Amino acid sequence: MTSASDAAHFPAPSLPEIAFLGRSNVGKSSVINSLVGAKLARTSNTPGRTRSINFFEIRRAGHPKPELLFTDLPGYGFAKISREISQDWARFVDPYLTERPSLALCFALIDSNIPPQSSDRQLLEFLAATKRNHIIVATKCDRLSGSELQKALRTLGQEYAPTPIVPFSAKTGTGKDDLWARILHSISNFPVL
Ligand SMILES: Nc1nc2c(ncn2[C@@H]2O[C@H](COP(=O)(O)OP(=O)(O)OP(=O)(O)O)[C@@H](O)[C@H]2O)c(=O)[nH]1
Ligand SMILES: [Mg+2]
Repeated sequence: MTSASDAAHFPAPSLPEIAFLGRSNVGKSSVINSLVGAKLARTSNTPGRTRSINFFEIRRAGHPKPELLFTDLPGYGFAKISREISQDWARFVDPYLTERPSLALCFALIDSNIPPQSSDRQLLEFLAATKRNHIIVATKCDRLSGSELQKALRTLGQEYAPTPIVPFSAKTGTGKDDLWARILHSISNFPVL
């Protein structure tokens, strides 16, 4: 739909929006592509490639009109690019998360393969402070064995309780139905603007 790196360029709020947040390289663009079953958002091996808020109109199969938007946000948490990221955060990420009236649900993506990071904790505290509806998506779970994944989910649960956690893999599709159910639930309760 559009790509905005300044709050003045956000599209006028209309449909409910689902935001995808998390460290650079955690798999935000990949989760979006997996949910829609198409290469909508650009993915990359280079952390920090998404540097604006990308708004995508989402129309469900069999439905005549778009019903919601996905917003792909820039990542954070890599020292090399942290100065620019903090400027982005002040200029358009913070205003988006705190003020956007159409924001229905935030997915906070956390890599299930790495130990809890202070940057993730900051994001979760920020979301709790804004009182936004939010859910943790534990990404790249295909890289862990069953018992490793259970352990990782326990650690995340202890770290971020009571936020719900959904294990996810863009590779295998694990968690896709669960995320869609949560998306549809959040937009069904969302006041019409
Ligand atoms: N094994 C595995 N790799 C994944 C998965 N999701 C993403 N990746 C890989 O992780 C890398 C980063 O994925 P992106 O979706 O571009 O990550 P991003 O969070 O959008 O990154 P930025 O836009 O840079 O913040 C890519 O090389 C993906 O192929 C997954 O579920 N499993
Ligand atoms: Mg991205």
